[in-house]
Amino acid sequence: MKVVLADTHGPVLGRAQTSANLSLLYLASYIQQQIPGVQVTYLPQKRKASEHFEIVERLRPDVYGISFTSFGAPTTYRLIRALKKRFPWLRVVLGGHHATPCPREALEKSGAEIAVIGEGELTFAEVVKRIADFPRGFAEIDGIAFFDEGRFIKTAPRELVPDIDSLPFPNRDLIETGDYTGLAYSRARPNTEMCVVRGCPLRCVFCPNPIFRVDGAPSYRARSPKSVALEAQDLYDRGYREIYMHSDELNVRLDWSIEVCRELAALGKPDLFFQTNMRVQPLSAELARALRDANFWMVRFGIESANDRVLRGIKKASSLEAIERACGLVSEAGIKVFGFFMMFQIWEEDGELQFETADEVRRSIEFARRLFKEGKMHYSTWGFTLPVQGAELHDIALRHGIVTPDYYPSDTWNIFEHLPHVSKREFNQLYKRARRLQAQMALKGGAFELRNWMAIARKARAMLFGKPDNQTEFLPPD
Ligand code: B12
Ligand code: SF4
Repeated sequence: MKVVLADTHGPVLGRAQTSANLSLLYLASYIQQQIPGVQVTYLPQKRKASEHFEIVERLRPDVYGISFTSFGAPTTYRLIRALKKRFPWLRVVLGGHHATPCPREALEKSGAEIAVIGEGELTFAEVVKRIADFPRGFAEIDGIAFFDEGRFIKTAPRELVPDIDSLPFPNRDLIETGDYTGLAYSRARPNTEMCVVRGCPLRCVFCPNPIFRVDGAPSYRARSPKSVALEAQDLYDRGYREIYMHSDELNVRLDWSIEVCRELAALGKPDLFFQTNMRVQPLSAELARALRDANFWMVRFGIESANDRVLRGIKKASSLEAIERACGLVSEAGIKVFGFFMMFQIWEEDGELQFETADEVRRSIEFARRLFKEGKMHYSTWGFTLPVQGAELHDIALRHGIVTPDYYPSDTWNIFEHLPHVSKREFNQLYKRARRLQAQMALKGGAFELRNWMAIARKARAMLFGKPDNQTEFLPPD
């Protein structure tokens, strides 16, 4: 049995991929555990369409699985249509953050056989085992969608794996570290990412996070601290010297987070650095110290806006006070603070669209600047609101005619065209101001990765000229 697991060609940065696609590496190790003798080939984002053709021609795989986001959907559809034209016998399975909320569209537009909805390990293993019989019996497999003689079938939702410690670690034997640029900011190389929790108990309006929401309800599962430390040790043994805990957040429960830090500190590896995503609350001085003792050098907070009205509107469950407190606690422990900001938020109240105003955006920038001067924030990144399939914002944008049903998120989409109160000029002034602050912070903080030069060049361009009108690095499959 031969399976190809492909990452879609990069929608934004083309071939520059910071680190491997963990979704596919999780699927790979699970099917290797469940299906004796299965042979898996992994294709990173940098592979051109011609290389996908070559590999399919040479291996003649039983299954070709592909993972893609909404940003990569049009590229993925083009690639699959071309593959199916040349290899009509090829069984293509879709999965990930776009196929989950939009399985019908994804199957129709790509011509693939099956879309896996939600968490993939168990479902994909069943699909692979029974692929020779497709579509017979497939209606009995939970968590998939497919067409049978023109009839669209979506099966019952797949239950989430109750104990995620039971899943094997992602199979990193399948990747070449040199295929990735490494993290944009890091203390040590080579570096990689880890996923320590699955899901998030919140539902921020802009956040497309459909995989672990069963029937729309958020879910959250954490690995045991011991399992986290075991994987960190394994990564250390493979030569990695920095790990980004890129999963949604490390601090849903303080006792668990502190225990994770203790287990990592107990590894006794002063040359192994960590960085992590966190929410601004819950947070305590004890957790900040535990993070420092475990060698976390940077914490990334999803701040979004420094306006309580906006934070309430987007359901962020935080406040200006909580943000400032968190940045203070973490920086006092000697850890660098990275702030994710998103300008010009949109939400809905009683059916009416609400917008973050230019003054509110200005306030967020000045807030970040003040924290920077006070040594409480060291890095930041500034995006702007972009509807993405799977997020409540996408439904709102559809309802209010801000996007059409055939819309896909990309760098060419401009929020300012949909803001009644902000001109393109004003938008660009604020965007440039934010990007200049981002650059100032990066220059002072250092630790940025020059191999990420494409991303740095894009940011420098935005800092000087504002957001380009038709910027697109959305590469065709080849
Ligand atoms: C780590 C990460 C990255 C890493 C690695 C990518 C990866 N997939 O591992 C990097 C930095 C490379 C990355 C890049 C990008 N990312 Co990213 N990333 C994440 C993050 C934080 C964790 C992913 C992860 O490891 N999850 C753990 C695994 C176990 O879960 P999973 O990824 O969902 O995979 C499971 C299922 O989805 C399913 N599945 C997934 N693929 C497939 C394929 C098949 C065939 C099958 C059967 C099943 C299946 O099975 C998997 C195992 O259970 C998620 C947020 C999140 N909470 O998931 C965002 C997220 C996936 N990223 C997102 C985005 C937008 C991007 C970028 C477009 C950012 C950019 N502007 O460049 C790029 C796109 C890359 C691409 N090629 O398309 C969005 C996607 C939203 C959407 N609907 O499009 C997310 C949801 C973040 C967010 N909330 O906005 N990302
Ligand atoms: S933005 Fe962060 S906190 Fe909000 S729902 Fe998404 S992952 Fe959770």
